Amino acid sequence: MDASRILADLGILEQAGAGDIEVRSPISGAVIGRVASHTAADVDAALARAHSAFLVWRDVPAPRRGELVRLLGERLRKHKHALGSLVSLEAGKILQEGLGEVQEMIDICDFAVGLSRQLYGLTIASERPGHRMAESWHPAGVCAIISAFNFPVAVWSWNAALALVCGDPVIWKPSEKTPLTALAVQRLMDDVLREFGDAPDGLVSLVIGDREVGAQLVADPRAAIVSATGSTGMGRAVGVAVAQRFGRAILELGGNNAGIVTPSADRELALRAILFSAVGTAGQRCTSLRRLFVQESVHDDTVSRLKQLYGKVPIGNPLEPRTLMGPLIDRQAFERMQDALQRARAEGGKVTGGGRVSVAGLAEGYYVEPALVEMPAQTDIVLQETFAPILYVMKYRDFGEAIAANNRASHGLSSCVFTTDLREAESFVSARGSDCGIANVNIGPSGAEIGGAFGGEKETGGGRESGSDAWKGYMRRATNTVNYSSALPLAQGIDFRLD
Ligand code: UN1
Repeated sequence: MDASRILADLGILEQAGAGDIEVRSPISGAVIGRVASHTAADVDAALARAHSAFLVWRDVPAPRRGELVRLLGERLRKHKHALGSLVSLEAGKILQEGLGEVQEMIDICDFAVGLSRQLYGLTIASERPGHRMAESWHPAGVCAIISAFNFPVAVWSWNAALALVCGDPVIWKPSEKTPLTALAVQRLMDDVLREFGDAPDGLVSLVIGDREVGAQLVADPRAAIVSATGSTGMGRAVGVAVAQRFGRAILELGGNNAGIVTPSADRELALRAILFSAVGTAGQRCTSLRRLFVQESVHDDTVSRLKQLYGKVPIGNPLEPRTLMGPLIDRQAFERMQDALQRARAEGGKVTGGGRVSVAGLAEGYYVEPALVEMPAQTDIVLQETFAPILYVMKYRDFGEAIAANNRASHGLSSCVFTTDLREAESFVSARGSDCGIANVNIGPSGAEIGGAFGGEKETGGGRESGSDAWKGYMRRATNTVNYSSALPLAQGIDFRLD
């Protein structure tokens, strides 16, 4: 696939031709573009423009704001193949997943358009006669979006589609590893803004750069909301900085997601689900399956079947239709994976796979075999999130023990159980079950639909994005008490008057 052709199709060939950031495709290591980073003055100007845009956009009726997002969804439909291909080229995921990522953008646009007519508040019973209480939801302000390399465009859309219908301008700082897909989306958005007609200048913008650009957005009180996706270390710094100025942070950080295979599980279904969630995206989703607890009576059989499947995974160029596993993002990711496997061995693990794979003509890409690691227990390395295709497998005896093991991780993003036993399924999703933001039955932990709220607990950061009522994170709530009587009764029956 020709990178320049795709960049030209998406209208950014020229823009991606010069600049200080060199963009390499993880597929081959080849330079596929160069982009210019923004200065502190540029970021400041983007914030100022976004803030002015807010003062206009907040008064635009929400269904009209929805029209902008509808046009974006239409545009994405037209460019799905080109943008999905660029996602593959820049992030290294297989084309099916690149296209799936753009589909996720289209889905959230559809969702947000409907939402633009459903930003409902409550009516509340007042304790006072002649009074009405209600809740109104208003735009909150500029939303800064900091996204990661592994979902270079979908995460922006979860935030942007909701923020825009909620009345909030957006400023996007993408990962330094994936600025081209961001440029492409911003270009599509610029066309959409023109088509829309009367959107205020600065409503949707992009700032490119390293962590300093992110830090500037995070520190600025004009960014009323900061939605950040990435590592727990990054989230801890962002969370503290935003809290310091009493801004609002939506954090979507790592996950050390587990699955439980019970004796009653539909084994074929479970094996397929495990393979997709542990090996898909080369283990580089925040929702990837990393820990597997298998009941001892089915453990050996499950492990040997998994090993067979692992041995058959087609690894290679993610743009070839047969490939199921593309490269890791870069050398650092490869080294981290190898370090983790080393530590797993030292902690008593038996490692199958995990080595580098050479792919003809793509010598600079970091291709690896997915690793299956049989561990005697949840040692330190198992409890650490390594962003790579490593699946630690452990035995359990009682179901309660498996739930406790699931909940031992410091992250709390996603989790799943494979069972046909109603008691096990229901206890897993109950209050004393999985402590994660996502708890699934008979599907893997990854590949969530946009209709549900997405995010997790503990070191995952607590934020929720995407479906359900996640929109409330992008608006401010006002409680209104209206007295339509001619008396002034006070709440709590307080008597306060001059004689
Ligand atoms: C991420 O890896 O940051 O549920 C997001 C999933 C995708 C999103 C992953 N819909 O796996």
